[in-house]
This record gives sequence, C-alpha cells and structure tokens, in this order.
Amino acid sequence: MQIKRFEAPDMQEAMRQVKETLGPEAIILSTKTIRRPAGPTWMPRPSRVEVVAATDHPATEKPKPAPRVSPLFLPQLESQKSSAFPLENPFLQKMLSAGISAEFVGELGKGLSGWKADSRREGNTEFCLHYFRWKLMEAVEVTGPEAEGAKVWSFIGPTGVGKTTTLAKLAAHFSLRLAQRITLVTIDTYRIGAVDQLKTYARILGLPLEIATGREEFQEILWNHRDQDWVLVDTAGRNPYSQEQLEELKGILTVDPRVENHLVLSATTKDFDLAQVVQRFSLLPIRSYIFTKLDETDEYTSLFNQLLRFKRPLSYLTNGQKVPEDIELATKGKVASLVLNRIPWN
Ligand SMILES: Nc1nc2c(ncn2[C@@H]2O[C@H](COP(=O)(O)OP(=O)(O)OP(=O)(O)O)[C@@H](O)[C@H]2O)c(=O)[nH]1
Ligand SMILES: [Mg+2]
Repeated sequence: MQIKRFEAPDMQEAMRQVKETLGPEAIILSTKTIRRPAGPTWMPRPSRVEVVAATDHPATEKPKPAPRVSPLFLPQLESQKSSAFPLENPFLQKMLSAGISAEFVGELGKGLSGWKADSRREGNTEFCLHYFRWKLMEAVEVTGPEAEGAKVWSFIGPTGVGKTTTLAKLAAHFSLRLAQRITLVTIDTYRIGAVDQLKTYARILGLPLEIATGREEFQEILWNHRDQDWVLVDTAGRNPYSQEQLEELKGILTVDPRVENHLVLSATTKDFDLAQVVQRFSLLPIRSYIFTKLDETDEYTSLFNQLLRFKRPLSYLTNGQKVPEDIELATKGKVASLVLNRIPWN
C-alpha cells in the first residue's frame, strides 16, 4: 500500500496528480485548504489544497479481504484473545482500550509490522492515523444512495431505538426532496399509541397510511400499493431474547419477497447487547443497518464492531430527534471519522 500527500493550487489539479501518480483506484483519505502566511495587505494570498491519497501497491497485488469474523464471536471472547497480538505500537493499544475488536486491531498490527523497515514511519502519528482510517474504510460496507425502482422497506429492531422516527425522517426526505410516491404502513398494532404516532407523521407529511393487523392484510396492502416508489413499513419493537416475538415478525414480513428489512440499532447500546440483537434479528434477511442516537453518546466503537462481526452494509446514521433534519446517508469516511475522532491519541 502507498500513502501519498499532494499539494496543488486547486482541487482539480490535486486530483489530476493523485490519478497520475496512484492510478484511478486511489482512495482519498483527507483534503484540506492550506492558507499562505500573511504578507503585505496589498499582496494576494492564494490558498492551496492538500490531498492525502492511498492505493494498494504494487498495482497487480490483490487487496486483502477484510477479516470475516464468525457471528458467534462475541465480545467477551475477543477480549481474551487480545494478548495474543504484538501490541508494542502505542496506537494499537489505544484502539484496543477504546474497545475496538481485538481481531481487527490484530490485523492492523500485522499490516503495520510490514512497515518496520522504516521505523520512523511506525511511530509517526499522522502516518498511523491515515493507515487506520484507510483500513477502517476498507472494512466497512455502505449501501450508498438508493437506485431508482419500487421499494418496500421495513424498519425492525428492539424497542425504542428510533424505528418510527427514522421512518418518518426518510419518508419526509423521499417525498419532499425527491418528490416520490410513498405510502406508510404500520404493522405495529401492539404498542398503545404506536398507530397514532405514525398517523401524526403521515398527516404532517400528507402521506397515506395503512394499518395491517396480520399477514394476509399486510400482503393485500402491499399488492394494492404496488405502483408506489416507496412503501415504508413500521414494525413493533421486539425483544431480541423472545424467539416467539421474532418468529411472529418473520411470519408477517416474509409474506412478500420485496420486503427489505433495515435493522435499526441505537448507539447507546453496549457492544455485547448489540451483538446479541444483530445475531437474533438475523433470522430475517437484513438489507442494511441504520445507526441511531449518535448524538446521545461519544463512543462509536461498539457500532463499528458489529459492522466487522456481521458483514452487512450500513445505510443511514441519525443524530437527533428532529424530523426530517437529523439523518444522513452513511459513508465509509464518516464511519472512520466517528471511530477515530473519539480516541485520545495523545
Ligand atoms: N437523541 C435522539 N433521539 C432519537 C433519535 N431517533 C429517535 N429518537 C428518539 O427516541 C425515542 C423513541 O423513538 P421511536 O421512533 O418512537 O422508537 P421506536 O423504535 O419506534 O420505538 P418502539 O416502536 O416503541 O419500539 C423518541 O423520543 C425519539 O424522538 C436520534 O437519532 N437521537
Ligand atoms: Mg415505533
């Protein structure tokens, strides 16, 4: 792998240099504007841009796949393994202390040891952080923006994680910004007030709402709304430890193969509990993860660990209660920043 820094008068020129030197496959790790030191006021002070980019090297070498960890590999087992890795590098120790999966930190350690010939680099903070960022981005999958086409999305997960609120945020986004035809459906006739909550959002957004009390009714609603761009389905929060509740959910959602399930996970949940939730909800096919309540914690390593343990793409991140503002499309760079920016490196 090569990591290089480029400086140019503008972004276009910097990108041209990146492409020419590292090839079209290069990944941009960071960009920033450099201001020139102050001179006489009448002199123009043109700014320059700095781009740090990376690529696999040599070009013919295939990228190493990110480690695939067994779904049964739960957090408490990982902590027992951590002593097996050569962790003389203080940056790796910091990643471990922050709670990042020992398996992943071990992989980083192996990668870094490949640079031992240049010991100046190994201890270099900037180099290590760029390297970690690159590896984090490589390990994470994201869905990216949705392609055109009719979709039926369900929002599933434990109680109170933000399923209904996230559905409302996306409904607002799809209808107001993309002017798409949307129908809301709820199969949550379980919790008192759940239907009214979605009804309120439907009224504010001017969207139709359907209520399904069982499998057949749900199937009929989906058939009747087959011309819609999006059918967004709210579900009742389910206890991951109740097999009966999960089977009931599965019974309804598998009635139509077009239903894509998005598992909603709260950033405030502990690593071990998150792993249990993901494992137990996996009795349904899961299209993507949605991470909520990023604003209620300062620690994102637990969420990141689930992306490593159970390889599935991440679609959206939510960071507040405001509908529709507090939601954004997940990107690899954003996930890497969330994880790395909270670790005290000094
Ligand atoms: N701080 C914060 N609060 C959120 C976020 N998303 C949702 N909430 C709040 O979390 C609470 C629960 O949200 P709901 O959308 O009702 O959660 P749910 O998963 O549908 O809950 P159940 O249907 O009861 O399982 C509400 O007070 C929301 O405003 C978020 O990203 N940040
Ligand atoms: Mg709800």
